[in-house]
Amino acid sequence: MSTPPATAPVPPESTGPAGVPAARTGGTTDRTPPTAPETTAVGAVAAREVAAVDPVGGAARTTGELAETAAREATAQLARPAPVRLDDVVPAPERVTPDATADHLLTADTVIRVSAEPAALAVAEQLAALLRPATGYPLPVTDTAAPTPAGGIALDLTGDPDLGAEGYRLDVTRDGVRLTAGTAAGLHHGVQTLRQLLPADIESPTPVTRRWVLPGGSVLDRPRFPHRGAMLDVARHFFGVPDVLRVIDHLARYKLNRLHLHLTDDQGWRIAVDSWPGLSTVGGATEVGGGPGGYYTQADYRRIVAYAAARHITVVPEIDLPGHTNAALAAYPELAPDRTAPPPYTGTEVGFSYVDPAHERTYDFVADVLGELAALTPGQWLHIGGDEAFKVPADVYAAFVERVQRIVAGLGKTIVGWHQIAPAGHVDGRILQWWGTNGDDPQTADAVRRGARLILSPGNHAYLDMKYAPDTPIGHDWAGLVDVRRAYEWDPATHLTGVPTEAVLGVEAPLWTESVTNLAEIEFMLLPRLPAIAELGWSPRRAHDWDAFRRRLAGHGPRWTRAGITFHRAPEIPWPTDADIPAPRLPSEMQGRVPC
Ligand code: TNX
Repeated sequence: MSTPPATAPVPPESTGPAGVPAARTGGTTDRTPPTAPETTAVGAVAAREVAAVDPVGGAARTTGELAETAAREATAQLARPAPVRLDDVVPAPERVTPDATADHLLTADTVIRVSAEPAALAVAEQLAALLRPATGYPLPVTDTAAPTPAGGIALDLTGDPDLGAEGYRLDVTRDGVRLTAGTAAGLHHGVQTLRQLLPADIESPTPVTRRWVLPGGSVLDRPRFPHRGAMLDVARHFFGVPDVLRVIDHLARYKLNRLHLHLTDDQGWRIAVDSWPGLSTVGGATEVGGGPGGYYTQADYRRIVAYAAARHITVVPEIDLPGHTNAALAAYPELAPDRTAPPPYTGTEVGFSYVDPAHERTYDFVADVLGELAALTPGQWLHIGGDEAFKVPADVYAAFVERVQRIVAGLGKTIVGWHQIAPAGHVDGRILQWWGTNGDDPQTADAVRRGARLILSPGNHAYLDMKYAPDTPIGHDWAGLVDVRRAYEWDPATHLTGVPTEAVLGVEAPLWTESVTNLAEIEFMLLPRLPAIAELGWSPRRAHDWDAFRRRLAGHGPRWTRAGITFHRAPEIPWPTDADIPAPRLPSEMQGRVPC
C-alpha cells in the first residue's frame, strides 16, 4: 500500500523543484488549509485504506470513526502545499491560474476516465502507463459513461474548438482533475503538463511511497508555432531503433511535434530502399571513425514512425541531395560524375561529394528513393537536404533542386530543404530550414517573398552539436559555443532580417553526430538545451524570461536523474543541491576523448 497509514507519521515533504524547501515553492504564502468534509471522495478513499492497514483491527472501529480519521488525514495531507507549483511547467503555458486551496491528491483508488474516442483512450492509457510505475497505483482507465464515483482524472475530447489543433485546458480541483482538448494531440500535451506537475519522483521506474499531489488551479495552453522539432543525424553515427524511440520520448515531454531524421550522408545510408538495395547494405556499412554503421529496415522505420505518431510527433525524413552522398556513390558508382566508386568515407569533412545532376539515371534514383520513402511516411513532409553541394555550379544546382521539388510535389508531399535551396524556383508549400548564423540572408528573404516558409535552426542558437563551453568533451564550435542561455535567448519570429513573422512555421534543434556516438552522449547534448528550444516554439513571446526559465528548468534535473536520463549539469542552471541529485553521469566513453 503506497499511501501512508493514518496512524503513521506523515513522511517529511521532499524539497521543491529547485531544491528549495517546499514551503517556498507552494505559490502564495497564504495557503489556508482546506477543511475536508467527511464525505469527500478523498476522505472515502482514505477510509478504505485506513481500514486495510489499521494495526489494531479496523473491524473494531465504526465507519464513522474511520471516516473521521480519514478526513483528518486528508486534511493534513492537503494542508501542505504541493511540491511543484502550477507555473513550474516547461515549456511555459499560455495561461496559468493557481488556486492554493485546490490541490488534488492522487490515491490508490484514482481512476482515469476518458471519453470513448479511440485516440483519447490511447492518451489515457499512456497517462496511466506513465503514472503507474512510481505510484504503484492501479489507475484503471474507464469510459466516462461507466458508473464510477466522480473525481479522479478525466480526459475529455469534446472540448473547446478555441484550443486549436494542439491546445488543452487542465483544471485541478480538490475533487478531481479534468483535461479538456479539441484533439488527441491536445490531450497528449496536457498529459505532459500533468506529469510535470507531480513530484519528480513520478519519474521513478519503481514505486515510491509518498504523497502524489497536483497543485490546484487551471492551465490554458496552446502552442505559439505549429512546427516544433528536433533533428537526429543517424548517418554520421548510426543509432538503433530503441535509441530513437527514447529520443522521441524526450521530444514528447517538451511538446515537440516533429522528428527530423537525417537518414543519409557521406558516412552512411540508413534506410533500406527495395529498388536500390545496395544503398543500405553497402552504403550503410560505415560511419564516422570506422564503426560498423547500420541501417533501418523498412519495418524498423515504420516502427519509429508509429511510435512517434502515438506521441503526436510526425517524422520528417531527409535524403540529403545532391551533396553529402558519398555512401550512395560507393554503392552505385553509376550516380557519380566520374562513374567511379569512391572509397567509403569515415571522416568529418563536408562538401566534396555529389550525385551527377547531368545524368538521367540520377533522377530515376531520386524518384525511386523518394517514392519508397513517401509511401512509408504518413507525414506531409519530405526533406531533400540541399546543403553544402560546394562542387555543383549554382545554375546546375538550382535546376537540380527544381526537378527534385517537382518529384516531391508529384508524390503529394511538401518539400523541406536547408536554406541553400532558396534560389530555386518556388513550389507550393515550400519550406526552408535556416541554419545560418548571421540572421541576414537576402536569398532566403527573397524566397520567402516568393512564398516559402521557414523553420528556424540558427547554428549559433539551435545547433545542439555545438559545445556548451570550451571544455565540453564532445561537439563542435564552428557556430560558437551554445550554452543554455544562448539556446534560449532569441526570438524565432524576428530572427531573420526581411522575414515576416507569418512566414515562420517554427523551430528545430538539430543534433549532428560526427562526435556523438551513443545514447548517453545524445542525451548529454540534448539536455538541458532541448527544453529551451521547445519553449521558444511553444510558449507565448511574453513568457520568455531567462531567469524564470532557468528556475523552472532546474526542477527537471531531478526528473531526468530519476528516469536515468543523462544531462549536462550546465552551471547557469540552479540545479537542486540535495544529496539525491548526483551530478549527471558522464558517459565513460566521453572521458579523455579528443573533441573534434
Ligand atoms: C553543417 S548544417 C552541416 C552538417 C554538419 C554540421 C556540423 C548543415 C545543413 N550541414 O553537414 O554535420 O554542420 O555542425
